[in-house]
Amino acid sequence: MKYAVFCLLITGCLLGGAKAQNPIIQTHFSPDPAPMVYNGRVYVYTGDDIPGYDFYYMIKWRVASSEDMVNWTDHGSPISLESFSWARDRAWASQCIERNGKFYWYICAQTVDNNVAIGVAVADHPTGPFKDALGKPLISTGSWANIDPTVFIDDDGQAYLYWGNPNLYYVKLNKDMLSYTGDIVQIPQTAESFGGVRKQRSTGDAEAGVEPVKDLYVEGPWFYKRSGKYYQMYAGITNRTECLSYAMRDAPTGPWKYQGKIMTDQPTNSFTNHGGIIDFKGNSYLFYHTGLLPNGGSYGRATAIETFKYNADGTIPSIKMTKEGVQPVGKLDPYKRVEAETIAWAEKCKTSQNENGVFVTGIRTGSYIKVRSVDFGTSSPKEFSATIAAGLDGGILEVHVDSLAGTKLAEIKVPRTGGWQSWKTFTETLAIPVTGMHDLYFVFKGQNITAGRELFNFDYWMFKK
Ligand code: FUB
Repeated sequence: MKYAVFCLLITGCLLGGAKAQNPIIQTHFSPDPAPMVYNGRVYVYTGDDIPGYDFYYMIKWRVASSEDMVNWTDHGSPISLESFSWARDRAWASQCIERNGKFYWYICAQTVDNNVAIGVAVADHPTGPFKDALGKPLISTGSWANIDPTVFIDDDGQAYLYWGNPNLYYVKLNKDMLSYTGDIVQIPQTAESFGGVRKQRSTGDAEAGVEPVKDLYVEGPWFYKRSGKYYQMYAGITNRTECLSYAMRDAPTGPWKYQGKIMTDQPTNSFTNHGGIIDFKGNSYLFYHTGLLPNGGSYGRATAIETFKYNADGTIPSIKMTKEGVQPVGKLDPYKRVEAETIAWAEKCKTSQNENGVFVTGIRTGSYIKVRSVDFGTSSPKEFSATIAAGLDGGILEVHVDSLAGTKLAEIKVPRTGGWQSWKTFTETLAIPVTGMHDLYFVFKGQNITAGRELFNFDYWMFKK
């Protein structure tokens, strides 16, 4: 027995963190990430690129959260185009912010009169339920410029809403966060502010050696303040794709001073980049998107994260995209109910939601879910339980430690439960002790059935001492 414990501990130390962590969500696409720190958790609000489509035809927005930056809980889609009576298509970039215990989620969408407008949904909790606060757009100027809202509340209580493509605009929001005072201000597009000016490229420019675009503001602003300095990150441009660039200023409304490019290595399978920056648990993080999820591309984009350190003068270093992403800054408590859709890495499964919440579905032989930094403490658990629904023959859920082929802690043989939403909790007594910090792998297998058949839905799991 002692030998088994020793092996588990050693294996955990060797393998921890050696695997891919980007993109952070593998069960669906998650473009245009907008992170928000609230109450010890990071929430990331995203769009939802539809697999197989050839444009940004999104119909809903999504939210996921984490307290350790590697295990992300999928909270599903609290709002969609249907939440806004004035919206008809293109659920594009958004950002949510908290003020006085209420959550204001600014979104943009195509309107019924074929322009784009910015609206706002409000909730009492970061994951909703959200409701269109106004029943009409907040910003509507009869143009396609009104995309990509970013919102920030300054230390003096003044809130600012910036947005726009191909120009950058702002208004000063009132304290209700649902109205504004003063005019919409358009920020001048100068090389001093954004590194380049808009120039029409003509056919043959490249061959003729015409100077390539240096940088310029395109879209996707991300406005924030840190140590007394204001930052405006945005999607700029390289010759191949969008990049992330930024400007700084000691005042919230500019004039902005161009600082350079932050991230330029966007793979060419996807044109856009769109990011957000936060500080969390003593680290700084850049959220961005790529087309690097399997079957991804320009219209199948997924959120990724890198950590970075500001330079001493507050400027941002150049940041490279990595597969490894970030390391855990917390641990997962296996003795509390853990939603199956809390995932560090998953393959060949997805998530879905009903009126009771989100669950993992699409599970077949070969599917698996990994969670990281699970802290079993100093004494071993005695039981493992999982809540599952199987409409057909069911299957097998195995729990492995530290790798897909690592020591098998538990095995649950799942029978038919009476339907895909007929949930039953299965409990297994554990024979192998495990203590300390480990990654866990939930490995799914069929029981004498066609390999491709869906096995069961998975709602939550838990260990007991
Ligand atoms: O996701 C649709 C659009 O693509 C966003 O609004 C832009 O920022 C770009 O990422």
